[in-house]
Amino acid sequence: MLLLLLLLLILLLLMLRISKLPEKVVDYVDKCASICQPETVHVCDGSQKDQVHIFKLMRRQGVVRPLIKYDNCWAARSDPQDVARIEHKTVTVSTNKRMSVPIPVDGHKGSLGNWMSMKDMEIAFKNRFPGCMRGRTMYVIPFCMGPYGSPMSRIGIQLTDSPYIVASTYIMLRVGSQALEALGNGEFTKCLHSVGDPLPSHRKTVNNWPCNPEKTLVAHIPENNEIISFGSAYGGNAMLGKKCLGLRLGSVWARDEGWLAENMMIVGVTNPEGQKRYIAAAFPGSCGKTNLSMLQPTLPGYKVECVGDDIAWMWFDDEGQMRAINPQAGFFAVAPGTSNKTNPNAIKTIIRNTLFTNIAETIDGGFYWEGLEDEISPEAIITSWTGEKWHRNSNKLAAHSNARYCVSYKESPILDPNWEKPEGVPIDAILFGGRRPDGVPLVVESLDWKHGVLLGASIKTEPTPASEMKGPMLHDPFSMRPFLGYNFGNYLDYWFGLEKSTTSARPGGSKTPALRRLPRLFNVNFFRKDPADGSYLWPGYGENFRVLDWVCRRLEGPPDAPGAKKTSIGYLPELEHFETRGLDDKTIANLPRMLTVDRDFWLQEAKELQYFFHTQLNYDVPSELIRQLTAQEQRLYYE
Ligand code: GTP
Ligand code: SPV
Ligand code: MN
Repeated sequence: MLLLLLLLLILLLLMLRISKLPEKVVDYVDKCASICQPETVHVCDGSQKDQVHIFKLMRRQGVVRPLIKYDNCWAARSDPQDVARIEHKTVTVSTNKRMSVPIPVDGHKGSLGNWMSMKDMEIAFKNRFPGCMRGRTMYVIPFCMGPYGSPMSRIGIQLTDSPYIVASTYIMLRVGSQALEALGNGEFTKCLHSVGDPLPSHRKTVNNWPCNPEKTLVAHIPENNEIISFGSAYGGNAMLGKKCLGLRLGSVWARDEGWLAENMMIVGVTNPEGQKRYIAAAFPGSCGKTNLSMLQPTLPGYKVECVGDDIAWMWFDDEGQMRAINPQAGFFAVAPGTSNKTNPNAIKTIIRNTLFTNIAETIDGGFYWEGLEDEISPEAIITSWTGEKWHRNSNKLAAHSNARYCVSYKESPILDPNWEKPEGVPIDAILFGGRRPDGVPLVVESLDWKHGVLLGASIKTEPTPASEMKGPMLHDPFSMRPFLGYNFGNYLDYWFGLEKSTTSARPGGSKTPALRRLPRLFNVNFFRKDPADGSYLWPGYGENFRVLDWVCRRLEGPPDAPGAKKTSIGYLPELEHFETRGLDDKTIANLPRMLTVDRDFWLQEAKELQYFFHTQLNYDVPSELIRQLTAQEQRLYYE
């Protein structure tokens, strides 16, 4: 009897807590709870107490261990089957297939997004969600994408049964009561997530990391303002504010409302004279966005400050200036490769309040991964990400190649003072790039806007550990292949069209016509390799500042100003205008090769690009894209 009373009291308290939520949120929580049947419901209020509680719980459950060498740092190990985004199980659901994905030419498999019908989604949902949270707690996470008070910001409500995702979202996004206040009675994005492993578990849980790889599905329904994710607890699959809302739904809203949701980092660059420029850069997963956003310039007197490392929401203001906000509030970044040598600012950031996943650990409670060899004693005793004793001469990796650190921007020593300005920061240049071992120069400026859109559309990269995709070279237009919520052909048309439109469009913004001052567009490649031995020709990391420096100096004059030579593929730096002071001799010797047009390579590239766009975009290929490609090929023939 006493027990029953106690249970009733707990239920009452729970109801009181939930009833503080706006009515529409209560309805959503009620509906999902009745389907998923969690044991309890917990509302994340954003308090320090709540965050401490989650970490304590995860520690009790064996999900995380403290890294005692640092201050409030934690390490989690995932099920080895749940380590990255799963592109082939990521879908856009809509009533009309072509609205979401281009239909490739007969006999070709589409590579620019996956579509699911509403009906199939209904079936997939019924096959996964009923009872999926049995024995677990359903957490309600109200979150705000973007700075509080910005007309660009959006509210989502994520429901999840993963404490790991609660802890990560607390770090990554703005979470809690303030998000609810910002929501009021307004609309929010419904984000339902389950690890898909009701208790008692149907499968052997590995590393206390419940998941369901067989049934993983990450679904986006723009028409319902809804995201539904099942079976994975990996960041990009499960922190639904991130790529799911921030890019896949974001890109649909952006198209409809006249702005841009892009897979881009944002950085502020100040020269010794105190002049500051903001630059955005779109690189595919694991191609250097985070590292570029916090680099330590190798040229003295310059400063780099970070606004964002992953996603940019951008628009044109009433004066026609492109502006950007970072909708996120934390880094979820690749750990391997990060060291005091390559990225000292990252190392300073991750020694406090950081959640690591799939790294290796030293016996004294420190982190370890590939790239830290020179910063740790060769005798150090190390446990690998799979929990085994690890030695330097072992032929296995110590950390998973997609091991990540999750830490708030507030911990960064080089956070830009304007990073949370509701009105965003002005963007004057956009860089595109990927991992290109051959042919593609270190940096090239587009001939004009339309040619710049061709540069963005032509991004390709070697496959990386950020997703399961394989292949010698993957097309990743605008680095959005895995992240676009609508038809790629329409997206490229939209980018071409930005040149023409003169209205300032953003939610709540005035529609005063103003001539757009378009940002200048560049392509960069920090990953060119020496065919002789496969080593990188360019040292990368802090030395990438030399590219940012050249870009900033270009912005002072028109594209045909001295400092660059006009070629068939764009404006390439004149060697004497590229800052080489302090560069090592080998790199200086390699530089001419990285700054010339390899005509044979580009002629072959033109053919390959034409084939790709024709077969993949088919009926939706923008005529301007074909014009740009053909014009570039013609220029190459006659160069
Ligand atoms: P996602 O977070 O997956 O979107 O990746 P990202 O674009 O933020 O890439 P990130 O900066 O995390 O870099 C990915 C990997 O490339 C890491 O192992 C880095 O150490 C390495 N890397 C980054 N920049 C450079 C560079 O300039 N040169 C070389 N050689 N490697 C780099
Ligand atoms: C990527 O994989 O491109 C990432 C990590 O940035 S995640 O956000 O988890 O997708
Ligand atoms: Mn990153």
